[in-house]
Amino acid sequence: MSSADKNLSVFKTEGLPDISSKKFGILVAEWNTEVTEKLFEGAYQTLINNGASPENIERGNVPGSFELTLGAQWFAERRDIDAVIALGVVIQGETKHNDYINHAVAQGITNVSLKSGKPIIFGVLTPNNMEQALDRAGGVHGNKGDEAAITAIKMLGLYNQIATAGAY
Ligand code: RBF
Repeated sequence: MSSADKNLSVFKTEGLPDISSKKFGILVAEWNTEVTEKLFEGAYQTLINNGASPENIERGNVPGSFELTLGAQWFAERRDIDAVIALGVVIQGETKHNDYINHAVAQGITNVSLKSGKPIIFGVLTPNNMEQALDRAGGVHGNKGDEAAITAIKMLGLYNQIATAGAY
């Protein structure tokens, strides 16, 4: 398989933790919805396929990717939410606007994650064009929504391993 048509969504799924009682928030940006809806479907279905209950997955829409950070904070502030997945698509434009949005969201999500101690997964595509975006949202390069969900599950497993072992 050449790298041009390689499915990039190949990951190890052995040893994933039991997530049947875990609660997830999924944020979906409303810019480029033809892509973000596919990311959502991938993330949602991957959580379900790995044992999450539909009633434990809550969706929230944000106007654009820039708002993912605050939405993530609101989800993370809730005691019942264990992990948050933030999905957006920022297509590179003629201005540098995309850079500002991407950096702000990446930094913001890092901050929320560290402050809350919960996995907040960065599921924001930053492609050059719509074709590249679609390739990564259920196309030839897999679905980054699936990867975001697996990442959330893996981080919950790591939390079980590290954080709950110590005497807090
Ligand atoms: N939001 C996205 O999710 N993806 C984009 O590609 C995107 N491009 C934008 C380009 C410009 C020039 C502006 C002003 C906003 C853009 N946004 C985009 C919206 C942004 O994330 C946010 O919703 C707004 O800036 C309001 O805070």
